[in-house]
Amino acid sequence: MSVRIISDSSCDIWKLEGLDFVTVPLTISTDERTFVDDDSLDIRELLSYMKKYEGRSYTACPSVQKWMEAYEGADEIYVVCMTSVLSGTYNAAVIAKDMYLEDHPDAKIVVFDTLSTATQQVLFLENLADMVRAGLSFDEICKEGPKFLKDSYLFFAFNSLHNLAQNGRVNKVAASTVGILGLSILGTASKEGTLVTTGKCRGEKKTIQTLYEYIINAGYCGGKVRITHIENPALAEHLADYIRIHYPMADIQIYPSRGLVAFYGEEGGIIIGCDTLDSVVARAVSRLA
Ligand code: X90
Repeated sequence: MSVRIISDSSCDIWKLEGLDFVTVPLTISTDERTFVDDDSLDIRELLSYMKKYEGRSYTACPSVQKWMEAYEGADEIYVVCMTSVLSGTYNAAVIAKDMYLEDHPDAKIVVFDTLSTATQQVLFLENLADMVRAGLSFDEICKEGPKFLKDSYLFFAFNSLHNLAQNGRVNKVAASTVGILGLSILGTASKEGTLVTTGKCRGEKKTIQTLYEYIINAGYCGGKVRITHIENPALAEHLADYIRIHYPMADIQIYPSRGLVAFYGEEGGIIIGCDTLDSVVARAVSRLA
C-alpha cells in the first residue's frame, strides 16, 4: 500500500524525510506573465519583476485536474491545504478527491483545511508525517490531525500589504497604514482562517521582540519554531538567536519562502510558526496510540 502526503505550494517545504511528498503549485500572474510556484521558479526574479510591473497582479489556486494528477497512483492520500477562507485551493482538492474516488473506489483520501498557511502548514505537515511514520491508521490520522491546528500559531511581520489588499485578502484600511519606510505590520492567522493584523512596529529589534512576545503569549515553551523569510535571512537568523537566548534547546528551522508566500508576504517579510505545550502533549499521545 502506498501512502502519499500532498500539500499546496504555500507550505514552503520540498521534502518530508523518507516519505512520498508532493507539492502542487499555485500560480502568480500579471496580464503579461504567469509564474508557476514549482522548483523552476526563481524567487529573486519573481520579486524584481513584480517590483517593476505596474499593472494588476494576482494568484490562482491549483485546478481540480492538477490535484487529480497528484493523487494518481497512491492508495492512502493525505492532502494539506491552505485556509479555505482565503483560497479556492481546498475546494478544488475536495472536488478532485470526489472525482478520483469515483474511479478508484478503494483509495483513501482526506483533505485537511489548515485554516492557515506557510509555517503553520509546515508544522501540520511535520505532525502528519510523524503519524504516518509511527504507523497510525488512516482513520486515526483523520481524527488526530485537526487537533494539531488548534495548538499551533502563525505570526508575521510584513513591510507591505499591497498585494494582499489588491487581491482582497486583507482590508484596505489595514493595508494603508504601511508603506511608510521602516514600519512593519504584524499579524496572525485567526482560528477561523482569516488574516488578522495585530499591530505595527518600527525597526528590526522591536519586530523581533514583538514576534517573540506573540509566541510566548500563544503558549510557546521551547518546542518547534519554523521561520519563513522573503529574501531576509538575516532577520530570520536574528529572530532565531533571540528565541535561543530564552530557549537554548528550541527546535528551530528557517526556510526561504516559495513563490506564493513571497508574492503575498513581499520582500523583507517574515513568518513564524510555533507549537505550544498542548501540541507537544498531543504529539506524544498520538505516538503512544
Ligand atoms: O487562491 C489563491 O489565489 C491564493 C490566495 C492566497 C491568499 C493568502 C496568502 C497569504 C500568504 C501569509 C501570511 C499569513 C496569513 C494567514 C492566513 C490565515 C502570506
